[in-house]
Amino acid sequence: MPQPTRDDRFSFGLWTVGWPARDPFGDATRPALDPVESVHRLAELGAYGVTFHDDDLIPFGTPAAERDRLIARFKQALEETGLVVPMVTTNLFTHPVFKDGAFTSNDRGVRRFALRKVLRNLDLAAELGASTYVFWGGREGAEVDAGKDIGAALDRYREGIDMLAGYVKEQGYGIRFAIEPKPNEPRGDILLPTVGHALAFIAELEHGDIVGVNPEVGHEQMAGLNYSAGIAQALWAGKLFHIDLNGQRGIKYDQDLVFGHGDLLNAFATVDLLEHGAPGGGPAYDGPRHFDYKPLRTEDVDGVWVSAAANMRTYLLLKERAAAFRADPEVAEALAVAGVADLAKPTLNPGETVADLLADRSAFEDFDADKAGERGYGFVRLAQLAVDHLTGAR
Ligand code: GLT
Ligand code: MN
Ligand code: MN
Repeated sequence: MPQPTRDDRFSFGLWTVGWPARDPFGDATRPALDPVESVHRLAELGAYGVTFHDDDLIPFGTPAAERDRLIARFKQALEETGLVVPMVTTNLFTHPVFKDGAFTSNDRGVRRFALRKVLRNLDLAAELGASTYVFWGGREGAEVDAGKDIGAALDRYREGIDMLAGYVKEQGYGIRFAIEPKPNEPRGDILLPTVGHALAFIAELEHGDIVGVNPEVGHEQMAGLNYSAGIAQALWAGKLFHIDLNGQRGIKYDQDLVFGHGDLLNAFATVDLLEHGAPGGGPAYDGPRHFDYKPLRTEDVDGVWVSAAANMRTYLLLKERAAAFRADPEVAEALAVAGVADLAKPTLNPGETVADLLADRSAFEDFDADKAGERGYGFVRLAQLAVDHLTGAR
């Protein structure tokens, strides 16, 4: 059985294993975990990295001296275990001040406070050697259409991200930003609800060169979208800066299940894409494999660590299956029948003009559309080969 090692580059948020399982209907079912303990346990399980929101490590409103002490003991745990901090983020959603958003709150004072909160934490992220800074704007949204000027909100979102990205460049921090889309929850509707919306927003930024996306499996699936197809577009755009792996079963509240404990077939496609890149030779993902899940509310503290290990185990199992899938000659044959590699060939010949295409009778006048329409692509056979590998039948 595959065992996680540092080379697998698995990382976890402090807020994942540390979730005390308080939900809108019930109290916490587990005690809060000390971040130092989480660092040690994650290292023992084979993770290489830990990530956090400012408030996960330093509770909101902590005085400066206590803040320094909390950071120092966290750093010591990192040194003891060799765990790294690949990504850091800001909590811009828990405190009531952010109830109408942070960068896009209708209250200008809140917007300025949010920028200051991020600036302070960016300095800490740089100090800890993080290379990615995530922006999940869970409160950037609305429930009432008339209550939010969406255009103005996007202006303010852009203003905030550009200002912060400019700061990072000026300081020479070497940090890139990753925007994490989500369609809804906690707001009725959230700005930048999907990977596509986020990519379109990034194209409007002054400092868009250092801004990419951090797509979460469940968030895209909450919007009814195909996660592996979404990250494929982000890879194609050179914008897959980070990922949040977890599980989700259909269009409902954000479940944050263990990776693979939702749509397993799509998880297979996801691992295959991350590890090998697109079949036509697109780039593979080379960042951390970050899990953003919540141990079920039914689990005790031991169950937390069982579930953390389950994420890594699922990933490694799927990685094995994906490698076997790619190496299978019958899969290669099915891919050829389906014409998957043919799509990598440009539709026009080198240097071919519109006039050349218009002059090519074989492309239209003599093209037998009926015959081409008879072709079977064999995609179902391909799908079943994936299922056979996934279930260990091959
Ligand atoms: C929050 C959210 C996650 C985000 C985290 C980063 S916080 O738990 O549900 O999807 O990735 O802010
Ligand atoms: Mn989520
Ligand atoms: Mn997430």
